[in-house]
Amino acid sequence: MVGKITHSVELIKELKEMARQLRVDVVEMVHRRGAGHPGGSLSPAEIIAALFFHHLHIDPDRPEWETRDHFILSKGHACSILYAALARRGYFPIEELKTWGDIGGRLQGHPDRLKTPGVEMTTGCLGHGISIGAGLCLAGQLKRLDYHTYVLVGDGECQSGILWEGAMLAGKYKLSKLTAIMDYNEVQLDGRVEDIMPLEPVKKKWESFNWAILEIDGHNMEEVLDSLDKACGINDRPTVIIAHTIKGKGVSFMEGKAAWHGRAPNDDELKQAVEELRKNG
Ligand SMILES: Cc1ncc(C[n+]2csc(CCOP(=O)(O)OP(=O)(O)O)c2C)c(N)n1
Repeated sequence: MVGKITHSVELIKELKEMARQLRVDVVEMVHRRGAGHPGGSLSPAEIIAALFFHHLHIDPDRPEWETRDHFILSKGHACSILYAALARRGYFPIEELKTWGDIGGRLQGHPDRLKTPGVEMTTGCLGHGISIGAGLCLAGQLKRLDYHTYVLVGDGECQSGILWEGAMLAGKYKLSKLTAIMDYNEVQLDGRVEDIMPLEPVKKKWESFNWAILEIDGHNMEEVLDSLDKACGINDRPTVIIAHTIKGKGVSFMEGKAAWHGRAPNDDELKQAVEELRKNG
């Protein structure tokens, strides 16, 4: 493991502000479209901000650049925050966020690799990101390309069998350039993850598939940045960052509520959500 790298106060402030902005984008986008998944899009805002605005080696002018880092949003239903990050990072105009979900548009209801610059994998059918991420790592080894692959998975998603098949393969081949980030917000589509299908002891599960484990508060920007750096320093295994988060984070009436997994705020709810996000960050 690499030693602790200290991140500057300015960087932390800038990234926290970006996470806040991305959350505002999410609630506005879901409201405008009248559909979407606010809860699971709000929970990984710090992780997405840290990746797209600091950690990833990417270039919006060259989305297919061969040695770029790859980010896969395996929990594809949370794509509003991915689109917001891609737009703000310069992959397409911020104005285009207003076209999310339009028939024939570039920003589909779930991510489509063939339509949106910066989207690395078509997702929405849960569970497949780790397998594809592992494949990208193996391809990188064969081609001798030095890139890292990151996969954001949901905790509900970790209930799907195919995810563990990918995890087993990544463990077998010691794919140290693969980092999974588990958005552990404890709530699934219509209830609590532990009630629907218990995951615990989840650390032991990943460990038994030969992954290195890091565990963080997913809303603490310093911890997010440190864990991403540490994962890069682990050279003998893939790493999972278990990020404890709150579903709907930042909007009081959405926090921790399965009811806000897949519904849009009305006009009044949007107003309150944006006010809270502007005030509290
Ligand atoms: C294979 C598959 N099964 C079921 C679904 C329906 N589905 C969409 S989101 C979701 C819940 C996912 O929960 P989680 O991974 O915890 O996401 P988050 O709470 O972070 O939004 C389900 C079951 C799906 N998209 N794909």
